[in-house]
Amino acid sequence: MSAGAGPTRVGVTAHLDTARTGGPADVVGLRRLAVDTLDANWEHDHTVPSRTLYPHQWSWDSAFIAIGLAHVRPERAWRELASLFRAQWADGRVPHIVFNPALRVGAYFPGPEMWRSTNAQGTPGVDTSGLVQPPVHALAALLAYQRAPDPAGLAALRQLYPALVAQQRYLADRRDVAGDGLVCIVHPWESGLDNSPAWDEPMAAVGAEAAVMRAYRRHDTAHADAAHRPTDLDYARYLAIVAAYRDHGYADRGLADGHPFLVECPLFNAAFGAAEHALAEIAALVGDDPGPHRARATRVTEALVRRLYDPDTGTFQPRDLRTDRLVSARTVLGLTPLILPDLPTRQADALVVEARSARFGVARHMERPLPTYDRTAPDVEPLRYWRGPSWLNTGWLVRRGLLAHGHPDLAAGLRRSMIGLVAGAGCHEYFHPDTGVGLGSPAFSWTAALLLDLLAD
Ligand code: 9WN
Repeated sequence: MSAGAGPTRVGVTAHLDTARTGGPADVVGLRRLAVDTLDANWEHDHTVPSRTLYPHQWSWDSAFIAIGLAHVRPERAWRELASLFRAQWADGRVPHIVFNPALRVGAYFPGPEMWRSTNAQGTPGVDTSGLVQPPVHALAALLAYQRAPDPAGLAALRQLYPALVAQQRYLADRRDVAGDGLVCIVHPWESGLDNSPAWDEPMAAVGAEAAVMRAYRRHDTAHADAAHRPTDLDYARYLAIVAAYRDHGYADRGLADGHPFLVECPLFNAAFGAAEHALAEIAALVGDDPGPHRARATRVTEALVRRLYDPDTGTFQPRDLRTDRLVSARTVLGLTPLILPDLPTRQADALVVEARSARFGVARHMERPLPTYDRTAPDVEPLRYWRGPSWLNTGWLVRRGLLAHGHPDLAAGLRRSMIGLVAGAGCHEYFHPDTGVGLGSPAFSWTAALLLDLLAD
């Protein structure tokens, strides 16, 4: 851990109580903390997720950040999204990292020298990765506008609309590897939940050896406790998958013939469907036809239910396209299709049962925060990245879903629990799922941004 980045030790009961008092002083103080965090992470036209761990621009981070910025600095919210979309490739893909050329080589690993994006076709003038992340941007743009509905926002929304449409077209046309109407991710980093136990089964088939990492210098373990981060073997596999995609020219043709990681993820596809719902609303605002977006949204929901819903467990599971099997780990990914307003009642009800179960513990008065992995699983790791800890973005998505499907009491419980986490530990990247201790980066942008959104609601 770097100086000042150590876990903040605050008992979960204490901070949940702090949040429950909900007095104006608490809210003012929390808002101040969030705004200060976002201001400190602002970098000329975007917000870095964390100055130490993630000093460049990340795709889905910028979407969550824009939602929060809209409450306090709407002009920055639009600049955040505009700068990200300036790095969109000609094929429509929005890269998951946009590198800041002003930073020193080695500021993040793997950096531009590994991705070599400018060698690929139709790339922008800046270095980027070649992967994508969950397409939560159309939803973010719509929410940013709804939170600050002024003429400048409408103009920005109008300008962004074609780029958001192109982002969806890329995913629909190039990434439907199985031809079933769902998007396939080609790397665990594309899920945003990089190290989730959901990827253990598909990752086990990726040939790589931990020893490979001796040739590289990992950046993350210089800034965070190695015991909280992916292992060297995970990293060796991550790099092997990047190399396979890069050496294929980041072309999506022929992926089915041997790309080492091909998975349909419930969160990614729920975001893909939610984006069409959001685009329908944006289309109506900017004078375009919402009909095609609504029709596509319906098709995505149908495909999700058909392909990723597991009636035996009553939750959604990723499908490994290399084996054509659903993976078995029960993670928070499975709850996120709740964000789809047209999810059929049968599946929505089953997800609420899953959310309320001992595995995830969502309740009107939550005893512990929402974990990212089944807390009753024997291999849950409360300290390790995406393998148990609690994050604000996954909680924020599940809360939206609970509201969309008529569970305001559960949504309120989840909201209080999330506010309680930050009240107790600060704007940490993630939190211990039992104690609420703050982990990872201590000044993490999407935590601050989504806190602003939760406080305003
Ligand atoms: C790799 C920036 C990103 C998030 C991801 C999170 C983490 C990167 C990393 O940080 O991923 O993309 O180096 O571990 O898993 O969701 O977007 O905050």
